[in-house]
Amino acid sequence: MREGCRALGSRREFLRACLQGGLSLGTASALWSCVTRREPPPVDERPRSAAGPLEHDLRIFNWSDYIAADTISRFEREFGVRVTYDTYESNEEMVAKLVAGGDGYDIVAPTGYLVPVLVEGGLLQPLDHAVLTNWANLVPLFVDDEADRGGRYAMPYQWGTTGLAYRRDLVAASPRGWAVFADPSLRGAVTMLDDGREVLGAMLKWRGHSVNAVDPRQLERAKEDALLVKPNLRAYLSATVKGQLISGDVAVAQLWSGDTRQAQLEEERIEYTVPAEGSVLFTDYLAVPRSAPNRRAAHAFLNYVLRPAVAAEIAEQTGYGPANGAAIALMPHPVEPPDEELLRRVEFQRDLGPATDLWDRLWTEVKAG
Ligand code: SPD
Repeated sequence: MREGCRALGSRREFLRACLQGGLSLGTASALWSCVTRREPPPVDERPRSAAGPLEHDLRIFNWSDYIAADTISRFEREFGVRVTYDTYESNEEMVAKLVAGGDGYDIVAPTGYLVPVLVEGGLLQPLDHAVLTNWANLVPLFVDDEADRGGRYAMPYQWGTTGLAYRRDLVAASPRGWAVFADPSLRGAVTMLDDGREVLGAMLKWRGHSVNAVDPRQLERAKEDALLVKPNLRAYLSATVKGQLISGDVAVAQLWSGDTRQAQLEEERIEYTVPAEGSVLFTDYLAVPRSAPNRRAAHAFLNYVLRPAVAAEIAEQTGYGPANGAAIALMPHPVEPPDEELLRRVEFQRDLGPATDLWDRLWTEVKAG
């Protein structure tokens, strides 16, 4: 192993960390190849200053349907920066771009469990808090999370849950738990997320286990359950399922809370529930890739999103919870931070340790089955 790679640990450990972050083995291997060509970040890495005149351009890569209609145009007008705004459907898609050299992106939006993997891989640069003057607006629950305690590399953006989005006019009874996906009367009218951590995690919760289970017997059972429900599924679909819920082609979907709220604006018969057995809570972050060509403009955008009015508009239009506490009071339909009752029912996805290889194999078998 080259000198510069020692800080990353073994290839196996690195792949394990990537896979627990939801990456496929192929992408994780590519990420390893990428980081082994780079110098790892020094242990006491300090941010470079992001103060000074802004660059003229900014390239943002974000999840689809995850910004307000006017956020970008208003930023462009106020700051005199031209923004290129592209979207993706999964963390894996975004990481593949970073691994391939960053594609010139200045801002990306990883989910919390992926942030430490990207930091360890040397793919993010530390944030310059001297220019993030609106940082104090963030809710401590998110800033203090172990994904990136204190926000050294990533800024909490929005949070949500994974649950059941369903058409109340197309189901005989409101679904209450994960067993709905095994209901033969819904054959061909149900979908699950195209994400191994979400699907196997849901099957684990169904049987009363953690979404971070590492017990091989529990995991084998989760695979069997996923294969059991698979013939009932129309497809594995993520955010794009909204259209099929609205059209009525899908009656029940495993879906994220905010995307469900967006669909509800177009079809009032769509309901949402967090299954009785529990589910996933997630936070997505905004981060600046190490390869970002426009780091000052990127920081200006982050500080802009930290304004309460901007964060409120984004949260209101996307249906997610703002990580920005000062935004909540400005929202016509506020999404309060998770309370004790919700936190008892949901779990953040965490490192799976040596069980990561098993998770990856089982999800591959489910997809192939
Ligand atoms: N349309 C935006 C969706 C954002 C979902 N990100 C979180 C994924 C957690 N598994």
